[in-house]
Amino acid sequence: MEEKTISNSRRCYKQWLCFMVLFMSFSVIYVDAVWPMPQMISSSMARYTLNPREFIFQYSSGSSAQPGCSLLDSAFERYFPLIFTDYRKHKCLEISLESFSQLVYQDDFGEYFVNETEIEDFPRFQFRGILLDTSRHYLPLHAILKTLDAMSYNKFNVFHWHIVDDPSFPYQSSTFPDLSSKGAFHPSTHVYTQIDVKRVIAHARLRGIRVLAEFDSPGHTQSWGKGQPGLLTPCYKGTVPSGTFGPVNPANSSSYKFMTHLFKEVTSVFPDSYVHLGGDEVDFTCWKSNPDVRGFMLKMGFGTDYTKLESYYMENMVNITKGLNKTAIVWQDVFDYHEKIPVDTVLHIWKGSPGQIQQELSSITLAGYRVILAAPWYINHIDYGQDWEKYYTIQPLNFTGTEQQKKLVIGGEVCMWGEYVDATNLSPRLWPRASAAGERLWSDEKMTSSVIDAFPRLVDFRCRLLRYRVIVIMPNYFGYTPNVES
Ligand code: CP6
Repeated sequence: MEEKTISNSRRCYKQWLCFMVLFMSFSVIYVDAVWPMPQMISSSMARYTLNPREFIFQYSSGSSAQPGCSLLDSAFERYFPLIFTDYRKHKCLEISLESFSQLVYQDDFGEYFVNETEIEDFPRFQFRGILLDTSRHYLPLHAILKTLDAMSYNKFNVFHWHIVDDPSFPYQSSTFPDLSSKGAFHPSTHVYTQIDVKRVIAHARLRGIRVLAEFDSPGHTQSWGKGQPGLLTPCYKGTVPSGTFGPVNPANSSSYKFMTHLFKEVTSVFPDSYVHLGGDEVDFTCWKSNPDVRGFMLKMGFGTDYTKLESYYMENMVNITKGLNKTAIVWQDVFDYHEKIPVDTVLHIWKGSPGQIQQELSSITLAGYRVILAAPWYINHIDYGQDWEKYYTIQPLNFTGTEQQKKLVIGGEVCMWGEYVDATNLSPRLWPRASAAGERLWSDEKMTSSVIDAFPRLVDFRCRLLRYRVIVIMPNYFGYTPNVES
């Protein structure tokens, strides 16, 4: 199976090479095909043979990382077989490994080469995220780990784990075990245990990826209500409860007590200094119907302005987060409602037409908040044709604002909302389409302004993703027994 796929993808690579040979000089074919494009790359015709039996990775004496750095040592281990694909035994030049691995190539006799190349590199944006939604469909651990591998090849560095939502609550909480035992699609097979979460965090860490957990509230919490009675707002039909529930009840102090305990656990399980609080798409209908909530509105002097109630709730949540020494990230709705939130809170833009997005970028950064741009990169939407181009041509800093405001755009995120996505279609929907956003967030804008120039490199990179089995031509082909009559 392994051999078959490798040869398949190599053929794909070779087809591409043949195509290129018609147009370009031999050395350029191989050495400029790095994705995402480094900030500076210059290569010469001089090429060196690499002998996998003698090849070792070494720490350069001037490097801040020195022998014994476990992160780099394990990266050396991972990259050796990715570079020398048909060579098995190995041991360990310091360089950005991902780009280096893409410079090594084989000739038709199987010999490995690298051309003399100088690379200077750093990311354009510090936050380069991918969101996976594990509530609409449960994603088995292997699908998450594989996505983390693919993220590292694309130099993404934040896994935004939208772990729970209305349909299911797969996070197995040690403080509130009922949340998943009652709120997951299945209490034992469709949950993420504490061990699973640790595995995801460790796998991500070794690949330079941070894990940003989102526990979205007060909306998108239907599944929470099953294991935590009293948390959600009972909706009313006239003067009687209708039996349905709305967002978290913002009028009960018990809601905040529960959230404090839950976030205490969550912020200790997920070590990142940021936590995502959600705060999007709150429907006020149920709050409006509930007499206790209406009474609370009067008592607080909010009148009939339910955005004030939402603000009050989110302010409390941000304060809980602050109390746990974490910084909050929230969806843009929270800014739109003019909540009094600390200026170190990060706003996450998820909606709007291109014009509205530019307006939102201007006003959020004018108010001094940092911002992450997700709206142009909803990768779960698919268009017929080469829709990677629209992800590639996004210009995140194309809005009215000062240099200071532009610096507050800390990056962007590719969102894979899960309503129609599970482990069967996740990878082919993500890759190589998300790679377009990956290069936009990593590389220099001027060096990567042409879709036409990017296309052959992306084709080449897709072949690489096939070789690495991020995307596969025939999933489970050999394990599959066709049910045919003999
Ligand atoms: N789930 C949650 C979603 C979305 C949001 N939050 C969403 C809304 C509109 C579109 C795509 C996704 N599915 N919790 C908004 C941030 Cl088009």
